[in-house]
Amino acid sequence: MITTASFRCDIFCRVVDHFGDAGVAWRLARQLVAEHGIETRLIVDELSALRKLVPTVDIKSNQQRVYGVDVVYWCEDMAALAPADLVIEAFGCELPSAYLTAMAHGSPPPVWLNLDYLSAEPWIDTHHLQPSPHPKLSLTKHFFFPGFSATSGGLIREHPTFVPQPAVSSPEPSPIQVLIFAYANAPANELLTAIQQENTGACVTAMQGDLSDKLKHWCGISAKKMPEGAPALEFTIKPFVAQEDFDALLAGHDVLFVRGEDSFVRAQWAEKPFVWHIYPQAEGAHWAKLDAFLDRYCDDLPPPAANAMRALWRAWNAADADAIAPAWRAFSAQLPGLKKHAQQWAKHLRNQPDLASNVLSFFQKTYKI
Ligand code: TRH
Repeated sequence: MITTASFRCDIFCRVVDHFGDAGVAWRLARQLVAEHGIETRLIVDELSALRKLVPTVDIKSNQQRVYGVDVVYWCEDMAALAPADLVIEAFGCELPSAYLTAMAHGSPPPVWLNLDYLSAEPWIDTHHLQPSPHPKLSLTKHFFFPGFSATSGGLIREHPTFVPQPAVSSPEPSPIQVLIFAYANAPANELLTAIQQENTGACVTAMQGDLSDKLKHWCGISAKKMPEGAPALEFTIKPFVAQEDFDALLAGHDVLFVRGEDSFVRAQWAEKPFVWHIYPQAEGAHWAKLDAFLDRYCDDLPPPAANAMRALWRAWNAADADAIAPAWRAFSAQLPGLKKHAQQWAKHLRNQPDLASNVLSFFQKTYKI
């Protein structure tokens, strides 16, 4: 029996863009160290992206220990690394060839996983943990698919003891608090207009970035400053927070607009009604992923709530400016039911093993000493 503390794990990550690649890899690395006592290295090719998430990262240091994780800068002249027992290649980032060769000489060779992107599509259940032998070396890579079903790789979910817990929120604050973290093409101006026209009072916060640059003219429009008779909307732009403070930020809002992969999952753990801006893929491949998630999530929602959710998600992702106002009105009318549903959904997901546990069970079963 291998105890988790007796082996080492390497996670390789290339930052394609934005923060999701580094965000997912970092969460997993930190969890393996903190919760499972595993000696873990994160080998990442863009320290500046990691530093946004973890401000104590020193972008000038090629090798450093951060929260117990050994962070190594992945660059051309990186010193040779002795392979770990468990090697996680995040998102098909392709391991350095010298490292691969060293893996093949290992006795036993490491367990090698390709951590894929998260998807709710049913096919991932049959592809999860499928082997892929290396064409030349005596090595087998296994595809690890995160997902929402019990037969997938699961979702990253830290044990509550190891992450700062957001303060318990008081009953439904008024006005409604909306957080927006989305890609630059989101029809956010139209959303703000729709929220404002509801005339119920709202505080909207957009995370600083390309999208918020297009919304600057909303800043400073507060309830008091509005011309007489105009509806109240308070709008703020919030600078990026450290990843460990992100959950608390989500917890402080009533409706979450999130994107990509990691914030999409955190919105679900936050148990709030949410809208997902999916990462756009070539030839519209992301629509099938979006629909697959909606099918799962809306499965046991009453039709008016399910329809409202689908309409707003589609309008937001299609950047359909004309559809946003009616879609927002229908969605906001369903908020109490959607909130309850978000709690039930999270409870259902919490009954399944988390991604790190699934990785470790596979390692325990597969590693041949
Ligand atoms: O930034 P994202 O859009 O990331 C990605 C990447 O683009 C990636 O290439 C793509 O494959 C993937 O999406 C699907 O969205 P995501 O995944 O939500 O990552 C954002 C990370 O940033 C997440 O870990 C949360 C964190 N974050 C903070 O720590 N503080 C903040 O203030 C904000 C807004 C986010």
